[in-house]
Amino acid sequence: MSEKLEGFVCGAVAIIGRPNVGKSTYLNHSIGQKISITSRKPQTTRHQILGIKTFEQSQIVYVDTPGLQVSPDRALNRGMNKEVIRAVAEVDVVLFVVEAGKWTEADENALALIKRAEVKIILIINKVDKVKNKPELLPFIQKITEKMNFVEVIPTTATKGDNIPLVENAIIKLLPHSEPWFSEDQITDRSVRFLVAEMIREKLTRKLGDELPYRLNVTIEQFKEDETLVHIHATIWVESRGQKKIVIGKEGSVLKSIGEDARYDMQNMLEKKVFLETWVKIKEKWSDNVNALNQFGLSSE
Ligand SMILES: Nc1nc2c(ncn2[C@@H]2O[C@H](COP(=O)(O)OP(=O)(O)OP(=O)(O)O)[C@@H](O)[C@H]2O)c(=O)[nH]1
Ligand SMILES: [Mg+2]
Repeated sequence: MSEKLEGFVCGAVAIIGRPNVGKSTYLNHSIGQKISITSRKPQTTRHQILGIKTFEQSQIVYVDTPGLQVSPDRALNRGMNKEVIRAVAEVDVVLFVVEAGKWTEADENALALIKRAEVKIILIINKVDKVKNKPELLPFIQKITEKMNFVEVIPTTATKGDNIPLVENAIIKLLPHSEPWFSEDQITDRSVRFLVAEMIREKLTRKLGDELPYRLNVTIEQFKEDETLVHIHATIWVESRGQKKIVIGKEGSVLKSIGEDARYDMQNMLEKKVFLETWVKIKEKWSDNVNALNQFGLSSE
């Protein structure tokens, strides 16, 4: 082993918590690039995604997970919870993310789940910027730390990147000696095609989340790159004619603005001009249909 690799540490870290606490926002800030989509809507993350952060002497392999659901009644939710349970069993460290001042039944369920696994846990109290009176945080933190032992407790504001280096250092202290698993320039395990589809889903969720909760999916039919241009052909899948009308908007205005925003992100990532074509198609009740979930790679059943 070379001298550099002798002291190297590397391991997997699952980011766990109820929906909407800021798990993906934390990941994107630690990695320094948007690889996991975020929005105000709960259940934004649907797929497990790896984010890789490499330092001089260490590599953190994050597993971003969908927020744990309280009521796993639909096929989509059942599949997502299973993914999270599997992730916890396979990692060296868990980041348990909660929202400052807000403890709910869903947090309690998430805690019960990680309690069962024998793994080191760092408690992240995120969104501390939202708490005006900071001393109020102390009894909140105390109540959670009475429930179980955490290796460390770190307050963060993920949107501003506050305290993220502290979290990274806390993780690194807990990782086992190992050679890096990924090359130092790799930041995710997902393909460019996947990231591009997710960028469209993010804009849809942000723009139409209230009207179309959880019912959207995006597939990429074509991804062709030449010297100067990337041609992308995407399909947005909805469940009914009514939803199709909402996504397209008056005279195509909604679809146009979603396409423009997504194209902006794509061009940033690909560092090339993007020609984006999007179609809206109807697929009935895909979120309750295990076959359809399989087709989209969303099911673990
Ligand atoms: N004020 C504030 N907002 C935050 C902070 N971190 C995240 N948010 C916002 O909270 C919302 C949810 O963030 P996400 O990162 O998508 O949350 P998530 O935990 O990944 O959610 P799911 O994928 O649905 O489980 C977004 O609108 C973020 O901008 C923070 O530190 N402060
Ligand atoms: Mg997320």
